Amino acid sequence: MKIRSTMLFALLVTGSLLIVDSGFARKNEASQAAQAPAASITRAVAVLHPTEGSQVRGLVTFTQVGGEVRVVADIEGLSAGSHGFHIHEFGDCSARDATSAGGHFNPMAMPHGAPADTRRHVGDLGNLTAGADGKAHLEWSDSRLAFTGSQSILGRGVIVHANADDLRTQPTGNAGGRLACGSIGVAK
Ligand SMILES: [Cu+2]
Ligand SMILES: [Zn+2]
Repeated sequence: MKIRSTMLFALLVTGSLLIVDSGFARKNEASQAAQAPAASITRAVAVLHPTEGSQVRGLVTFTQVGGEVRVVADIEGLSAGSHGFHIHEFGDCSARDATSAGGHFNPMAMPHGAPADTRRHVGDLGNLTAGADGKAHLEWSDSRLAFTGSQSILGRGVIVHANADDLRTQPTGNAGGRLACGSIGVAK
């Protein structure tokens, strides 16, 4: 009887130790997740929705590849031809005309330019070119875009415009109204 109760006691102690231990493990995991470095973000997406009166919609993905961010855009509902394509300062697409997204994302205080220019807004992605079917596909690797620091595009807005970006006119490229807007969110 004495042996049995000793064993029972030992089992109880071991059991409660295990419970306490797994509680610690869970707490540790939680605090590690909360402190996960932003550098671990390697992918982001923007789902573009039509502004009022527009049919333009699509998906833009951003993937870190070495020191560059690869941009892949698939947009539909466009008129054939070129349409300005930019990252704007705010990921706020709440206004019916998407003016709430602000101007081109320009953290380095540069003039508007072409994607390949040395001096350009970080958000200057040039033009999308739609075919007769109204669809545009773009792939572009960009060394200015980032997921951390002052050039981070996370939480910014992606805009597709009614007209072509002339890559010169300050500060907008004279690309006209906004046809679609989406905010850039962290993706898996
Ligand atoms: Cu724009
Ligand atoms: Zn610009």
